[in-house]
Amino acid sequence: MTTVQRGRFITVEGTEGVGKSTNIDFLCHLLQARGIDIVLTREPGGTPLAEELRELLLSPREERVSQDTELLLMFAARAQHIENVIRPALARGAWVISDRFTDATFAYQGGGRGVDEEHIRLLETLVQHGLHPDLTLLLDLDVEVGLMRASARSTPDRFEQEKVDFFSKVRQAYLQRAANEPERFAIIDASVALPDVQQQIASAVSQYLGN
Ligand code: Z5A
Repeated sequence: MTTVQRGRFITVEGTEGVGKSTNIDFLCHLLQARGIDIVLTREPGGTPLAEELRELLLSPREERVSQDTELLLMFAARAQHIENVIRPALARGAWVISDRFTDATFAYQGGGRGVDEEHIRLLETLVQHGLHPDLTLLLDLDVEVGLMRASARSTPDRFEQEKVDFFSKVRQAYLQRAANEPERFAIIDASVALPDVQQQIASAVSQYLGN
């Protein structure tokens, strides 16, 4: 009997407009070219119920959303995503590429909103049961440049309505996490032209794969 090797879990993170969507397709093609079976997903979201929670989280609304409500909804969506998509895919040997995961909670709810990190860690332990990304690509960019790139798009969602100061705190929190876990994070300079960003992504993947 052959045992299936667990797939790897790769996440892509960064502040507003850093180019996650643009570069995730490139990342998938890169891995598929090596014959790797890919499941591409995102957070908040990734399952029908989690996508409904995404809608609730992102829609602008008049009622003030409490920090705890936001945090709990993020983790409710994540619990559903992990159980129904991420764990089954990894178990059958597929590699999961997620556009954001828990680093985003530490950065946005922790760094941006000021939620106590211990509360986030508590939920991380409760919901993830030891599941963590194997590799995280952090696309890093000056927040004002990112906001300018993103502004070309449709109506801003509830997060996109935040100001530069909020996104600066989010960026600092991401960079701090990357500094704390250099073996998991690859920081990608997203300020350069797209082919140069993709060159860095290709190098980070090669380094991770050891070739
Ligand atoms: N959130 C949270 O608070 N807590 C959590 O735990 C999680 C999420 C999981 C939704 O995320 C929101 O949820 C997010 C954080 C919060 N809110 N914010 N902000 P999302 O990932 O769906 O939304 P997003 O951050 O706004 O991502 P995005 O809109 O998909 O942006 P992006 O993917 O990083 O950028 P892009 O669309 O690929 O690129 C933006 C533009 O720049 C586009 O026109 C590109 O053509 C252009 N671009 C890209 N690269 C370049 C280069 N190198 N040069 C020049 N122009 C470029």
